[in-house]
Amino acid sequence: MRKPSKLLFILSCLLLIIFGAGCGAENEAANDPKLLLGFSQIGAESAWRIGNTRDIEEQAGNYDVSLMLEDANQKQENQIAAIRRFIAYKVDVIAFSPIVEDGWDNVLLEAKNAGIPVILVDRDISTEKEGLTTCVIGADFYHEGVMAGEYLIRKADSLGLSQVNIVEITGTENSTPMRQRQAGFMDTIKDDKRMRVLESIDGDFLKSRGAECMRSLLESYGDKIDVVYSHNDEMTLGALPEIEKAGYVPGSDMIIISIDAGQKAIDVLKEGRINCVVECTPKLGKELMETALKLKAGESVDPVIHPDEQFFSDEQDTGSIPPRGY
Ligand code: GZL
Repeated sequence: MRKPSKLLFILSCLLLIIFGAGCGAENEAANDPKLLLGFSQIGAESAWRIGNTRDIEEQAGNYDVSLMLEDANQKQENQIAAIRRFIAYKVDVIAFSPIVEDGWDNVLLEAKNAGIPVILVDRDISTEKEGLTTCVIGADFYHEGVMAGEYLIRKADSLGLSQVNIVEITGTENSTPMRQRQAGFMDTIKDDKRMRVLESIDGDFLKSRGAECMRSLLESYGDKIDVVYSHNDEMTLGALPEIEKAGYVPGSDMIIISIDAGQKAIDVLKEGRINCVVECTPKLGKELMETALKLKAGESVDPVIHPDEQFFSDEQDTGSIPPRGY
């Protein structure tokens, strides 16, 4: 049998070396993503939150970012523990949606000392310390409250109301959306002598609490209630059956104002049982991935990134509102 030529043998070895190195490089690339992002999510308390998580996961795939997402099940201590795990894991960037504004200084100082940049998603924190976070990506909640207040003034004008009694079902106490949606709304109506706030009650952004709050408000004020201002759709959807059980027609006996603009609330707006829904988009994933990649590359980022947001009400042709996606 003819012996293979020396040249053929050398060529085969060269091919094996090149191919082997290629595999190694491929494996290395697979094991070394372009960015490892640790994200602590509040929980799954609303369609908004579920839509926000889904969008972040989808965008991580689109941007080829390796995502470590931890669900805190509505507990700040779980978010703090998750951030500590991200630090131990030496992720490239940490992001989280702080359930409340206070109590983050210690863990964020640990992240800063570890040289890991932090992005705030959706909600903000309150701190005296400088440089604990790089930016916040989320809605202008104050403006959402202003849009709700401006709608109510227009509605009172169109109905010729001389007295407007309001009950407010707020989101999680001390959370950014709760504080700013309340401030924007109250600042907008405060000079209108027709407006009177009967009571504000904490519904914690939960459907079940929205129902409990509405039952309590109906027992206290009954037919004195002209307006329900609810900080999110979940609480609004919990409140509506209680209003109907008490014999009132939401959307006409009581003006119903909600925030988020998820599909369920828009469907109820189309039925005329909600009068106004201010959009708060959960689709923050694209901005999060782009910002995290900029930070990893050592680029500067804007300190505040607000998404564009819409407003829906019975002043428009609600039939033309396209599917919401959350
Ligand atoms: C707003 C977000 C709020 C939503 C609620 O950006 O923080 O939390 O309005 C959610 O539905 O629970």
